[in-house]
Parts: sequence; C-alpha cells; structure tokens
Amino acid sequence: MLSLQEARLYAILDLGYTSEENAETVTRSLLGGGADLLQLRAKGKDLATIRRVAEKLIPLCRAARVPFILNDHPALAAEVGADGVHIGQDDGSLVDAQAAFKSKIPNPKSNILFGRSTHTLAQARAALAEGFDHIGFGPLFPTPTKAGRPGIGLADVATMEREVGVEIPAFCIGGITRQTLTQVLAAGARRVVIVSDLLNADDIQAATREVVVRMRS
Ligand code: 3NM
Repeated sequence: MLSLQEARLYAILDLGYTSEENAETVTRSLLGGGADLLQLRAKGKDLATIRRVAEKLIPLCRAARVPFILNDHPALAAEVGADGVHIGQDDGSLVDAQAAFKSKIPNPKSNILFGRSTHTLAQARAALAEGFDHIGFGPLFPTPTKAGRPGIGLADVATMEREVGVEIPAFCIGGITRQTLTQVLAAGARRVVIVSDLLNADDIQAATREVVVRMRS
C-alpha cells in the first residue's frame, strides 16, 4: 500500500452522482485509473444502504491496496472494516470519532485514518494540532457537490501546504476539475480530491488516469 504521504489523488464515490447499482463498476474505474484513496460519501442515505455499498466496495479497495474511507459514521466504519473515517467541522472532535470507532472495535489497527474537512487556514492548522491524519482543504471553488458554500480561492493554498501539507497529507478539494487542475497545481497544491469531474466523465478510468499522471509529473 502506498504511504499516505505519497498519495496524490483522493477519489470519492458519491452516491449523489453514482447509483448504488453502478457503485462497484465506477469504483473499479477510479481504482483502475490509479486513485490513491477512495471514500464512500452517501449524504442522506440510510445506514443500511451505506453498509451495503461499503461492503461491496471494501473488497475492491483491498484488492487494489487502496485505503477505503467512510464519510461520517465512525461506528459503522469500524463495523464494516473501513481503513478510515472522514468527518466535517461540525462532526465533533477527533477523540469523539476515535471513541465511536472503538465502541465497535475496542482494539482497532493502529493505522486507522481519521480525516477532517477544513475550510480556512486556521481550521487546517487546528486539524493538524488535534492529530488528524489528513485533511481536505476547500472548497477552493464553489461546487454543486457541496452547494451553498463560497469558494475559498487559491490564495492560502501555498501557506497551507507549507505549514500543514508537509506534516500530514492535505488534499485540496472543491470545484477541482481537469480544467481547473492546472491553476490549482500552480497555486502550490500537491494533492487533490476530485468528485464530480471524475464521476461525470465519459470514461472515468481515463479521466482518473489523466489526473494521476498530471499529479505525478
Ligand atoms: N467537501 P467536486 S468540497 C465533499 O470543502 C466536499 O470540505 C468539500 O466535489 C469541502 O469535486 C466537496 O465535485 C465537494 O467539487 C467536492
């Protein structure tokens, strides 16, 4: 398995874009294209659905040696055997998330990954100080995937990378596409999350591959 520090593209299987029926095919394409991490994001779905989809995707991630991260639901993440959990600013502390995970698996593997969404430089610094393993930083641009939030722009990306991204993997997120990627990289980003531009691509595997190649060149 790639060390998390080497990860460049974090892909999200978002059930807002991909139907449950297509989840495995699309995940195969994201993994086949070279995504380094895979998250299941299922806002508004019931726990039974999330569990069912997670249980289908985890073997695919295992076979590809790619960490499987569940968005929200740390207790369910533990139950299904996820490699990590991603939580937002309003989802409590790292200690709370770890406790919820441990309520299901008292002695988890030491390398369970806890990630936090951050929307300002101050939040990124705070997530590092709190002990998160990785962060998202954005949304850089307004995005329909997380509607209603203003884009934070590119001005703080280089500082965030210098202060936080050198310590823990920091993934810029929000409105990043194969088109906007050039300016995001020019602003100093070294890692990205891309959701809709990959999930809506005609050829998801080729689109993923293109991003991975550009991130690593
Ligand atoms: N979190 P797309 S932005 C899930 O800033 C998510 O915390 C964000 O999707 C954050 O690549 C975002 O389609 C959506 O813009 C990213």
